Amino acid sequence: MKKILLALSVLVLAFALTSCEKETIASRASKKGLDIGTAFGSDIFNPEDQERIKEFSNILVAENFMKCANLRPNAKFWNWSDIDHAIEFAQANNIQMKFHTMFWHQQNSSFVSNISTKEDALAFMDDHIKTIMEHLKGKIKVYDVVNEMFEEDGSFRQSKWYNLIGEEYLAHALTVARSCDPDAKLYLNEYNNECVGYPKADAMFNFVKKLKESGVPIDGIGMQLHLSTDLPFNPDAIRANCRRYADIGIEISFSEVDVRLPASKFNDEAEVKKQEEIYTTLLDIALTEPNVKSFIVWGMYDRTNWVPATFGGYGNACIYDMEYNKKPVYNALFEKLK
Ligand code: 9MR
Repeated sequence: MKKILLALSVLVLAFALTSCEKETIASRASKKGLDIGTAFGSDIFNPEDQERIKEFSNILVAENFMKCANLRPNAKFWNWSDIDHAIEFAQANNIQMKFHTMFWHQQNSSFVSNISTKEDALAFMDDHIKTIMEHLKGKIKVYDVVNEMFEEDGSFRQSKWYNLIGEEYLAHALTVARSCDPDAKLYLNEYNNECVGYPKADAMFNFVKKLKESGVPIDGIGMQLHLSTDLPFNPDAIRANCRRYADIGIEISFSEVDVRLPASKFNDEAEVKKQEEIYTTLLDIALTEPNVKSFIVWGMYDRTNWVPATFGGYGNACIYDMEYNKKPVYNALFEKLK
């Protein structure tokens, strides 16, 4: 009898402890099978920010540390220390990591500008992929293999890789990446590609379909979703786009979500509400379309957010305000995950 009583009390205690565990956006999203998280910078090394990151994220991505200019400042030196430390933090807290990005037309080291032949471009690409994936094997869930490969009209962007190698640079990078780490998910990432019917979105879909049909290893695409409250927001067109990707077996990351406001409307209640609605509608799509695997915000803090420097007269795009307080939109996301 004593033994039974003891076992019962242990059970009750265990139950009480579990139900006391603080629910967070991260824990709620994990229960629903959604990867949620943020881009990080050096905030990831700051204890206060680490607590906020843990509360929000079960996946993380580097805002800049993994880009060529940061990772490989010259032809001989690989700067792994920030990335390795960030991964250590993530692993210690059961958080996954996404890699952004192996190839892009921006943030390349100056030595990359000396590459001038197809042969050298292919050799650089192969070396870049292999070195990264060997170093990070087993530590990265998803790779943005190439970032921003299309123009708004749906033509291919005239990047160094496209100009020297041709359109096949994309299939080449994906194929080499698959051979380096067959377990990692391989994505192409883009902006303004979320709405069915928009030339860039349709061109990307048709291209990814062609890759799939010809057996090129591609698992998913990123929709960056840098949105603005004063531009049209069309959730039906986004949902329809997610579904056509589902039909061809492609998963999706909402990969760089933020919703900026015009500065003249920072204190306009209706505009702030609109921002909240856009964020929560996107999260709703992510939760209800099974092929949408992640919802990642491009930084959590208005104070350090990239928007004002790029879009003059806009800002307040994040889920924490300038004083590092949670905005109502944060709680709205938390509620949406109930
Ligand atoms: O947020 C990033 C910012 O700190 C960098 O200065 C900038 C360099 O162009 O890149 C920003 O991140 C971009 C991302 O890598 C790709 N999609 C657009 C993002 C915002 O420009």
